[in-house]
Amino acid sequence: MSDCIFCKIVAGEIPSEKIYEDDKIIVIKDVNPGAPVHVLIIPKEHTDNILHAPSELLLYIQDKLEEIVKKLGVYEDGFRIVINTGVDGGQSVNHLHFHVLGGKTLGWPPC
Ligand code: DGP
Repeated sequence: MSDCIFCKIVAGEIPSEKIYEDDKIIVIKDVNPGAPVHVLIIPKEHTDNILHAPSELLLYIQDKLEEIVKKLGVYEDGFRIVINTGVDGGQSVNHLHFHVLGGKTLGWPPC
């Protein structure tokens, strides 16, 4: 989508700090980190949110997760995956993305 920030990041039109990339996803550092480790797993193909995501894509991301969290150094101590969805869910970019947060003991509830 031409007006989507994450599509522009995927296309290389907006710079980002890339942690991982393959033909289906990129993993970048969040520009506004909420924890010592805070990255976004972003599918390259535009999908508005998790409700519209193909299940094969979700399985693919789940399969890649171990490799990604090992790379981030949070495999042993744990991490949190957040998928904000819609207005009440706090989604500010309407291109599906998974927040991966860690590097400290995170609080709960998140609000
Ligand atoms: P959400 O609120 O769940 O839609 O999360 C969007 C996240 O994307 C938010 O934590 C900030 C991050 N973000 C927004 N614009 C950019 C950008 O241009 N670069 C990077 N690296 N992150 C961005």
